[in-house]
Amino acid sequence: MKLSAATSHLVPRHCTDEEAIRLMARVGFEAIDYGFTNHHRHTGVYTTDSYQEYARHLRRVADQCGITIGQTHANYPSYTGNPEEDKYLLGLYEREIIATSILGGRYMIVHPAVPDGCVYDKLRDEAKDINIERLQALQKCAEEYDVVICLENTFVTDRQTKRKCPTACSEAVEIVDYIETLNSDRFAACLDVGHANALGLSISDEIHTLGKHLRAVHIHDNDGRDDLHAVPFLHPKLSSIDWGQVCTALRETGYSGTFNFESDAFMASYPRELVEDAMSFLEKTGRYLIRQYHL
Ligand SMILES: [Mn+2]
Repeated sequence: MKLSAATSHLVPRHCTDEEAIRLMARVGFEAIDYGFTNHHRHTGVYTTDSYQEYARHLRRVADQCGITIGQTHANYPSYTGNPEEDKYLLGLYEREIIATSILGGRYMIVHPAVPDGCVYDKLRDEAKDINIERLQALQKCAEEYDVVICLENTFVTDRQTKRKCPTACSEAVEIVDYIETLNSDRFAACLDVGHANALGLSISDEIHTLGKHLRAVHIHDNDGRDDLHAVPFLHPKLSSIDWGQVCTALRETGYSGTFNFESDAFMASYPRELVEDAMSFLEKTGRYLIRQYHL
């Protein structure tokens, strides 16, 4: 299984996209989860006329380094409830689908639309209608550029308890329901294992429920309560995921995507001088898991 990490570990805090690609290749990653999220949705390069040229340049850099951009992460939020902004976001997503294709990526990860007030079981039907309509609006572009849109499980915060709580697409069973409703090979799932863990879900059950629809993962750890985006094994109080269970479930279900880290908070505090060593350690952590569990 190819080892991958998100560019959000490095960009924009430590370096540029190009420098991140070179650094990740140097320390031994085989694939990249490229973050459109690192570029502002109203002012970033993907809002300009030169975005395709920029993506082509990054693709050349990746090719030169022998690293693949396997998946991308679309900007979020994916929905605001403001009709003008929501129309704009669909246009931006089309650009990001085109850029995904130029970068050589097959999968673009999107967060589901979460309408205001969609907490626990409230407004789930309304959320589904909004999501299906918005995803269908992107289907033609995804077909044309051969990109698969992967829905990611997320959460919201309960305003009273301040705890993470479920919302639209927090559970695998609902993501599968959306994908089956969409009934197109342009739609699949990305499991964020940290998000599932913060909601107290069984990650291996979620992997089994997603089954053949699971095409991408966001690997990171937390304390079972907050969305810490920590690296596995970091600290007894910051890491609670049983990686043996996660990796075994990935193997049992025949998962064939990359083993992709989104443990970007791990990199948040290091000074620039230590960043390459920290990424190298992340790479070793991934290699250990892949080897230990025969992925
Ligand atoms: Mn994620």
